[in-house]
Amino acid sequence: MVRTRNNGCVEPLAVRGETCGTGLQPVFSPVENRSHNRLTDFATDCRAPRKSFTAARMTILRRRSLESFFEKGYTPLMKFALTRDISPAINQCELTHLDRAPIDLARAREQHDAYCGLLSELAWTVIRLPTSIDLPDSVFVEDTAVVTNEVAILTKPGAASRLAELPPVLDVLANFCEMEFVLPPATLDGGDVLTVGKNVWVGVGDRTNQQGFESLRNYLQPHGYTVRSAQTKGCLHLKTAVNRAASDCLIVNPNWIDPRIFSEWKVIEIDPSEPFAANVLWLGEVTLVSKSYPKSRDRLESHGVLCRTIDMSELAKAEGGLTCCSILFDA
Ligand code: CIR
Repeated sequence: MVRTRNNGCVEPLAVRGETCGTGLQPVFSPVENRSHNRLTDFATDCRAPRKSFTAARMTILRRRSLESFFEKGYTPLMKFALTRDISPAINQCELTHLDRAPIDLARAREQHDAYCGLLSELAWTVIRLPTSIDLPDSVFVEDTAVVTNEVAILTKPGAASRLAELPPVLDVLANFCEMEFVLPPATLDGGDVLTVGKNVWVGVGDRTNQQGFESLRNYLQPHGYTVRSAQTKGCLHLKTAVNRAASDCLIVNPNWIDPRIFSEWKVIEIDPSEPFAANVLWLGEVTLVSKSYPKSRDRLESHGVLCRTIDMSELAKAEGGLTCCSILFDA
């Protein structure tokens, strides 16, 4: 259950167990959201009577109808994907392990639009934050926050150039979640945080330091999470090396992380010729896999994982993958 602030009280905003099947794509700007906070207003207005959101499933829901929908008192459980558009300065992005290769901005934007479109098709309500020329890496929004059902933590990205990405992300998330903050000297990138149920692994390395790990652990432990550090070698983030691929399994590049630390889980290894293939995006019913990694997709499918393929080859040149382009949460 994600919670929101309400005049100093904490009110439940969502009840789990139902899904929203809308193709809604609201585009919030932070300023608009602050002055006209329809979702938060709704949360305080519709405590009773609650009707099933699925009972009134809609294929296309525009903003005006969203308001009347809320006014009727439907349970506001929705699956949100917070995304951010690609900066015109993407070619000045941070790079750690790859040599710089020109990124075709128009093509990258087409691929990113397709990513947002696919999330929308799969019933995620996609929030698209605008970007600017000063924020080359802002499309990789995953690194700016860790959102759980109980609390959202604004991170402190390990690359100084990325700190300016934080304020608009805070503005949006604060409408939905109790917020906590990683404070200096701690650094933490969301890409280093893998959550599987109540288990959290934090990659400590270039971008996330020991204090960042401890800070996250301090915020999550009181909510019943087991938070452990994990050692990677040769990759940017923990989630470059391992991700959840289905409800019961992980996909791992064993050259970048020791799979034995996930001994309680079924582990599928990537095809060795596709080192970046572990960055899949598990969406519950289906798992997104990059088009560039067909052999690893075959491996997943042979284990019964239902996959959808998406081309993110331009952002891959910026060391970005599928998880890093969104922050997924229920509200
Ligand atoms: C960076 O180096 O920060 C970006 N060029 C790529 C960040 C990718 N983020 C992620 O995988 N979580």
